[in-house]
Amino acid sequence: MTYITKPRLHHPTLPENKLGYTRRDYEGKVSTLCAGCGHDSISAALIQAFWELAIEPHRVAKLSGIGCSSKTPDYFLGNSHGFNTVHGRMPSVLTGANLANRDLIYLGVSGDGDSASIGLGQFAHVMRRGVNMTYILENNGVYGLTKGQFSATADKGSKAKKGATNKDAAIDTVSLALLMGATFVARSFSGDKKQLTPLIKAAIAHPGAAFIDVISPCVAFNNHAGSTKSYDYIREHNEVVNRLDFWPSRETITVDYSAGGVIEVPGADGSILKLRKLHADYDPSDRINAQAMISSAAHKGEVLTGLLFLSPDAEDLHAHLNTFEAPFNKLGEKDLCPGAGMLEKINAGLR
Ligand SMILES: Cc1ncc(C[n+]2csc(CCOP(=O)(O)OP(=O)(O)O)c2C)c(N)n1
Ligand code: SF4
Ligand SMILES: [Mg+2]
Repeated sequence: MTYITKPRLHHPTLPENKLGYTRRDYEGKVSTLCAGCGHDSISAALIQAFWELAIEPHRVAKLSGIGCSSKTPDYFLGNSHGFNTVHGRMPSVLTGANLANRDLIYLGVSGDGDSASIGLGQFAHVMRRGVNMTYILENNGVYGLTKGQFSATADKGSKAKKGATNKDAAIDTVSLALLMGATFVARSFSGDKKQLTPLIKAAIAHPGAAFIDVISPCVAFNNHAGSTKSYDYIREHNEVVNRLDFWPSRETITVDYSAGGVIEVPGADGSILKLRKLHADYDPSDRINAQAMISSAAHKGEVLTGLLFLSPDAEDLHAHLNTFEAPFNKLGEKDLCPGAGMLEKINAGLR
């Protein structure tokens, strides 16, 4: 409950990261979500990822829409910037914030209702514009907060808790992100923290639009037989295409990866991503093949998880717009006002 404050004390031997912070320093308020909700596991993976990367919390801006999923930024990174926007409008607010200050690390948190129903247009545009962010979609196939209506990601033929069958075709958000030009596309499962945490770390390091769809069961409204977003269904149909490990720049790699099937991908910032290939036919550098494999798996009722696509030549919105590097709040009057002569020239050009 929000009125219960977390005790500040912690065990003196809790491990510290390079900055001297413990995982407790990356936590937020006590969660008000239902016990067992997948969204809380995603918050735990986010805490782990930011702690392991030793990112100073004040360098992070968390933005979300409306829904149980969009409430979660209150439950992690309590010392970061945060903005709980309007339903489905997180992407445009995140884009604006990013344009005003590119020095922060942008984290968008959304739900399937927030992104695939009311916010579908915003979702598509933020991907195609290549906004530098990590966009986490906590996908449970229902509107959890408003008591379990089917969302646009619910599979056709899947059953609601009270027995109704979903007759509409599902929107597959990873396919859409690929189609829209996202340069990092992944899918994971809230019950697989080992897979999700390195994916989040790699997404944070990615210099463009990074999208992770996380299947996150809603225990209150979508965890029964007949649901294709339940813990049991995902455990039985999860087809993991690869596993990855991520090393930030200048860190010694301590694990031996001489075994076959490992792809090494150097990041622009000096980081290294190692992909252990688990699926013989899966090539995450081929957008068209990725799209075909995702569709074929969905046709068989399987859920492909892992890093599904990574573009080696990612670019972000600032590169497209040729914007000023310094954050707007650091600009003085001299930088902001071009002067009367320049204004006159601009006006003359418009006449
Ligand atoms: C403009 C507007 N329309 C409708 C609502 C009602 N509403 C609140 S949350 C929600 C759906 C949330 O679903 P999702 O994004 O999947 O989040 P979840 O609760 O499942 O995590 C809806 C329809 C609203 N708050 N604002
Ligand atoms: S209603 Fe569903 S999504 Fe919302 S907190 Fe409960 S389990 Fe999670
Ligand atoms: Mg939902």
